[in-house]
Amino acid sequence: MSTTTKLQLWELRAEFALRLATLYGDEVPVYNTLVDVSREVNEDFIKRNGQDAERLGSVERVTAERHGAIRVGSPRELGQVARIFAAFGMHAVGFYDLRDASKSSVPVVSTAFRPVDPQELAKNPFRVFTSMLAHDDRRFFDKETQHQLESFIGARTLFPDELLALADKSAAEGGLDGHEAERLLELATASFKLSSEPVDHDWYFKLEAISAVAADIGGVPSTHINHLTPRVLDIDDLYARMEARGIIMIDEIQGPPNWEGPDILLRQTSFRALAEERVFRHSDGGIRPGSLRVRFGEVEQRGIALTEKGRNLYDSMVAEVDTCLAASPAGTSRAEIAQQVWRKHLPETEQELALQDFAYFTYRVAGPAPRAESASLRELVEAGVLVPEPIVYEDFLPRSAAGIFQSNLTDDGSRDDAQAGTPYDIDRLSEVLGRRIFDPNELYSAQRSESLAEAKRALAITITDIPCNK
Ligand code: OOG
Ligand code: NI
Repeated sequence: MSTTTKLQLWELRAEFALRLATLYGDEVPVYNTLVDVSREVNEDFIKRNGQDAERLGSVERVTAERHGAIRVGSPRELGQVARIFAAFGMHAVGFYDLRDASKSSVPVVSTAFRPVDPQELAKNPFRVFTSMLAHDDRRFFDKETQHQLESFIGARTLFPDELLALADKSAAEGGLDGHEAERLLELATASFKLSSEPVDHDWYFKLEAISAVAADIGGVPSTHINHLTPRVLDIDDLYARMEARGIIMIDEIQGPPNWEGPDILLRQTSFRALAEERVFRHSDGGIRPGSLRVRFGEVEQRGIALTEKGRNLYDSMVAEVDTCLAASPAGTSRAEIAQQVWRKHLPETEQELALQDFAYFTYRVAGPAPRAESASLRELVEAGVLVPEPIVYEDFLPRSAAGIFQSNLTDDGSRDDAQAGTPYDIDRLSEVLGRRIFDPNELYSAQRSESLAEAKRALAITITDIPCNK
C-alpha cells in the first residue's frame, strides 16, 4: 500500500472486510467453501436472469458483500467498538433485543454497524451485527455471577489505545494516510482474531451452563469474529448445493419463504462450524488442549425494505404461519404454509408493494410530465412516468438472529423468567454508545422522500399522495 495517498473511509471499510475474510477463512476453512459456492450460485443466477439479476444491487456489490458478527461484554467495550467502526464509516443502526426473541438463554442486546448513506452502501456495504452481554439481567445472572463477569470483563483489554486513537483520527478526518491506514487495519483485524491465550476452564463452563453465548463473550479474554456472511441471489440454490457437498445446514431457511412475488427483507440460513482447538487452564494449574464449537457459517439473501405498515403485515403473517403450523399434522413444512400465507396477503408485484405503501422504493423519472398540475403517485406510476426502484433491506431480523444464535447452541442454558429483566431500548443503548443509534426506517424513508421530491421538481407537478409514513 502506498504511504502517500489518503484512503477514504469506504476504501478502509472494503479493505477491513477483505482482511477479516482472509482471517476468518484461515480460522474456519469451511467459510472458504461457502464463499466459493456463493460465487457459483450468483454467477448462475446472473446467467439465468440477466439484467434483472441486478435489481437489488450490482453484481460487484453483491459479490463483495459480507456481514460479520461480534459480541462484547460491557458498555465500555461497546463504546470502543463504536469508535473503531466509525473509522470505517460504519454507524450504529437499529436495536435488537434478543433476550425476548428467543426461548433459550441469549442474554444480549444488539445493534448493527453499517454505512448509512446510499452512496456509501453502494461502494461497500460491510456491516457488523454487534451484541453486548446484558450482564446485569437477573433473569440470567445472579448477583455473584454478575460481579464476577464485571470484574473479568473489566480487567481485559480488547482494543489497544493505539487502535482507538487511530480510529478517532480516521473518523474525524474522513480517512487516513497510507502508513496510518495500514496500522489501523492491522490492529483492527488483529482485535477480532481468535485468541490462543488459555481459557479458564471452570469459569467458562460455569457460564456455559447459564448460556453458551455468555461463555463465548465473558468466558474468554478477547473477542473474535463469530461469523462472516456472504450474500447470495438465490439462497434455496445455495442450500441445496451445500447439502450436496455434505455440509449439514440448519433445518430451514429463516425469514420469508421462497415464493413467486418480490423478495422482501432478509432470508438466512447457517451451519455449525467444526470444533476448534482451544487451550484450557484447569483448577489443578494444568494447561491442556480442548475444543469449543462456537463459530459457524451463515449465508443470506436480501430483499426489499418494508415500511412500518409492511413490517406489521410481515409480523402478522409470521404469526399466522406459526398458528397454522401448530394446527397442522406433524411433518408439515413451514415453507409450504408460509407460501400460502404470503400469497393470501402480500401483493405479488413490486409496483403494488410500492403503491400500497408496504415497502420502500425510490422513483425514477422515465417519461414526460403529464399535462396537469397534479397527479397521484398511482397515476404517475401506472402511466410509466415514474418507475419504482426497490430499496434493499440493509438490516437484520430479530427472530432470525435469535434463531441463528439458538440453532448453534448445544443446549438451552438456564433462565429465570420470574425475575425482572434490565430494561434496554434504542435510547438506552444510544446512551451506552455515547452516540445516537439510527432508526433504520428513518433512513429508508428519507431516501424515498428525497427521490420523490426530486421527481416532483423534475416533472414540475404536485404529487397528491406522497407517502410520508416510516
Ligand atoms: C449474531 C447473530 C445475528 C444475524 O445474521 O442475524 C446475526 C451472533 O451470533 O453473534 O448475525
Ligand atoms: Ni449473521
